Amino acid sequence: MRFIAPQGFSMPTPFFSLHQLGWRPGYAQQLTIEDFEAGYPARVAGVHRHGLTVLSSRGTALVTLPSHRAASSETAITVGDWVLIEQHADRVLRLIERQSLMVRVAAGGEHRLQSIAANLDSLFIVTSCNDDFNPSRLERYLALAFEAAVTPVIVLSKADTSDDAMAYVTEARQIAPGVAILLVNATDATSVTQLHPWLQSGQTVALVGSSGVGKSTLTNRLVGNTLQLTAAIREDDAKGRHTTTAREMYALASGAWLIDTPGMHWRGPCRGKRGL
Ligand SMILES: Nc1nc2c(ncn2[C@@H]2O[C@H](COP(=O)(O)OP(=O)(O)O)[C@@H](O)[C@H]2O)c(=O)[nH]1
Ligand SMILES: [Mg+2]
Repeated sequence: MRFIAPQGFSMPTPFFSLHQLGWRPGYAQQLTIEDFEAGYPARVAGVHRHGLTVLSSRGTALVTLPSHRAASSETAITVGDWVLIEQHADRVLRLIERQSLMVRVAAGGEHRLQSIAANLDSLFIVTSCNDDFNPSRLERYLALAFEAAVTPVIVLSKADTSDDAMAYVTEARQIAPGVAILLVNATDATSVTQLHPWLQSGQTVALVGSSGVGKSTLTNRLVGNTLQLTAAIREDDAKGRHTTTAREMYALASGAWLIDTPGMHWRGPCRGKRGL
């Protein structure tokens, strides 16, 4: 499978069926015949200043947002969202109601909420088998997942560096009875296969955890040979530097989708079913 920069369109873009993209009956129920005449559903894979990168059975498209939509509010369209795209124009008609939404407190300290990832199936909570392990932080992440009806999975990384990795498993089990707990070496491909049950085709996942615990290492292992979907979307920031987009969705070799949210602080509440 080959992905290209949406600006380019010089090579064929990959096509995905609704099923492959993680479509659920709950989304279909929201759409009328008129909706299907006016537009088609697509999933948001990238958010950038001038619009969205969306994936659908028609391939990849760069689409614009209705002008009234705020770019960075809690209700802003985010990665993982389903949107209805106008049939003959690369324009978003409307957001399809989310099954889940994760939000964070936006940078700047004014307690503004910012939507981060929508329609997740699972949340991998990554913490390493060392001083990073923090029960209260783990509880906060678990609460985020439960509030949004997203399945949490505790990933205890750097198991290979600890003399007593099982002690972390025991403690995590006390904090989160009934939650899957995986002891992994993120640098080892075989060990990372433990995550596969949550990475079936059409499933959407995200990784959270402190800096340095192994999120990027895990992502790189899981993405494998497939290219980062929106890797080539680059824009000049205010100072003229090139920056990659803040939120991106990667296609994994298994057919699952991984939402990467660099540098986020998952302090905000998590909302359940939420329309606009
Ligand atoms: N030994 C070992 N090193 C790891 C593991 N996970 C991550 N690392 C290393 O820890 C460092 C930080 O990992 P990174 O993926 O960048 O963490 P991130 O900040 O959460 O994305 C890198 O040098 C990784 O190679 C692990 O499970 N075992
Ligand atoms: Mg990283």
